[in-house]
Amino acid sequence: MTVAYRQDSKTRQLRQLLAGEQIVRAVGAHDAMTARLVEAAGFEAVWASSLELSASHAVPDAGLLTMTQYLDAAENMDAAIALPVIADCDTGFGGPLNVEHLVHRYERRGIAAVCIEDKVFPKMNSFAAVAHPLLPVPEFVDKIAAGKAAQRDPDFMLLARTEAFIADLSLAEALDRGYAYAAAGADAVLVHSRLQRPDQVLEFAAQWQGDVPLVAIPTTYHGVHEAELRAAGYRLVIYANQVIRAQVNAVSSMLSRLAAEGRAGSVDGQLVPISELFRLQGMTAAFRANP
Ligand code: SPV
Ligand code: MG
Repeated sequence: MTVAYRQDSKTRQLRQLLAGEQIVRAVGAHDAMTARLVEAAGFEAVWASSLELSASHAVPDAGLLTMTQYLDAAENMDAAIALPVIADCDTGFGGPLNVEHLVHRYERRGIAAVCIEDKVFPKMNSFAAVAHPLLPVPEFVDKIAAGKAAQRDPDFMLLARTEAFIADLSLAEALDRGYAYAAAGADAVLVHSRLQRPDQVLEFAAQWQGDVPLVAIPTTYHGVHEAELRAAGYRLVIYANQVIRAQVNAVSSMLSRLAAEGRAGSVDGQLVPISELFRLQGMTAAFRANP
């Protein structure tokens, strides 16, 4: 017998956010601490990013890490914050059975939503200068249907991402894919673009007649304001990789100075105090940093 259960309120929290007037802002993270920093900065959701996670393992964002590694990372992030986590699941780790399996596992571990994309496994990050072959629509639709059939909490969400523009396909193809994915039960459609300007995502939204929320990732078209995306019809914006890029920048700059100066105090101005680290990692007053 299948027992229906409601894992916690985070699935509902995300649904309610997406039904609101304001655009929902998710930020990419790769571990519990970076998720906590996203929360502290006032964003509404965390994106458990494949690029951030792969980069944090110093491996290509090319489907190298296992589902278990992605899931453990997403759960660690979720456990550290009150925000909902939207987990980037690349191509779903395989076929429809893999998507069914991932939905079971992610749902049980408290993740509010998962996102799968219509590239062929093994996928390559969308900004890599390589071909990005896509699955035929019926095959991706089967994955979406399998995932949706597997969920128990009705508020759990499956986002379907089309890489039509990444594969240099037309607006018509992107729209056809979006409609097919929504018809298969996707709770939102993410339309990705690697142009320097937001033209493709704005044209997509201008034509879109569907009623599931649209999602954008303004990495290359970074000049666009989130208010402009909201006005165009987007309900979720994902700042997918700024956290790890800032981290690499800050750490490299500190290390260069430390290597040149040879004295720990030379980089004090680039560090948070130990007490701030203690606060962020939830250490009790008994372990207050001294000094
Ligand atoms: C990610 O953050 O891993 C994404 C977005 O999937 S992108 O890197 O733009 O493909
Ligand atoms: Mg990704």
